Amino acid sequence: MRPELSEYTPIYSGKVRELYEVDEEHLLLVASDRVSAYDHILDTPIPDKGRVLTAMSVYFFDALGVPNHLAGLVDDPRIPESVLGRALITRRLDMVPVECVARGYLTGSGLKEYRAGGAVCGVPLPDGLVDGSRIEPPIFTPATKAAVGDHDENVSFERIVADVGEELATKLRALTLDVYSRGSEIARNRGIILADTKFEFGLTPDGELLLADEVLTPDSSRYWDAAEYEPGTTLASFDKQIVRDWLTGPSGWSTDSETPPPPLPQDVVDRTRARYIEAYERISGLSFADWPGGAA
Ligand code: Q0Q
Repeated sequence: MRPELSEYTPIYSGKVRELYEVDEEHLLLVASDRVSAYDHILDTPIPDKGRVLTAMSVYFFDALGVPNHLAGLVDDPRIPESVLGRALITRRLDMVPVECVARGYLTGSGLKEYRAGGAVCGVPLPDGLVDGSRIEPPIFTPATKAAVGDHDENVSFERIVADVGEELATKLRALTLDVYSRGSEIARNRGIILADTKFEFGLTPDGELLLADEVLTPDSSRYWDAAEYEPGTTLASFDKQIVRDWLTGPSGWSTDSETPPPPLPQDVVDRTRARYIEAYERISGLSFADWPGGAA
């Protein structure tokens, strides 16, 4: 008999995820079907998004073989039926207050910084780069966690050293770049570019550094279709472009609108769900139909 979710104490509610306390040493990390676009949480959920992104994290935790916070399998008996397939039991860690970002391509806030000063987080880049240019080798561009609703602030490696010390900062950079490079190679071999990603790490009571949170999902990374990749053009998000294009086109809404985005039409929901599943099945080589949970 599985416990009810209400038996666990909620300790964090993010835009698209929640965290619960299971016991002194374990947490339940729950991924919702909510999707955000243009800094809004949309009213319309994408069915199975939480399950697909959980499946992706589990695939990468396993494929990358990096010590991590998982403390149970996806069908662990401590996981309530209502969130089966989109929740994981994790070890409770002392989280390192650094957003560990790796960038293999220049876009987003990195591109903005580069255009202003030729560098990202203090790391100088060659002249003449454009939106989507490859950054070889990938760079570590950490950020400090922002308050709810704010964007994280990109900071230099020296700032991370000041915050957490030289030894841990060096370990975070090395691990971030190593895991990103190996994970992005796995995806690239399946036709998907992971342009950048954000990792979170935590420390065990005896000081072991573990990879935590979600790993290399479309919510923590930029996913592009390699077949459509062209630097200097607007790079389409593999998973979110269908929603973005509808919101800024047929919906009649605009990003500077005072009103929240309208509900999504069923075909946008269906096509977006299919994109999440396609990304998982292409990267993992597994069938999402075999993943636990979902409509009974
Ligand atoms: C922890 N978060 C992020 C979060 C809501 C993730 C705290 N193993 C851990 C983890 C993890 N993962 C955390 N704390 C202690 N031990 C993760 C922001 C928030 C849902 C998922 N915050």
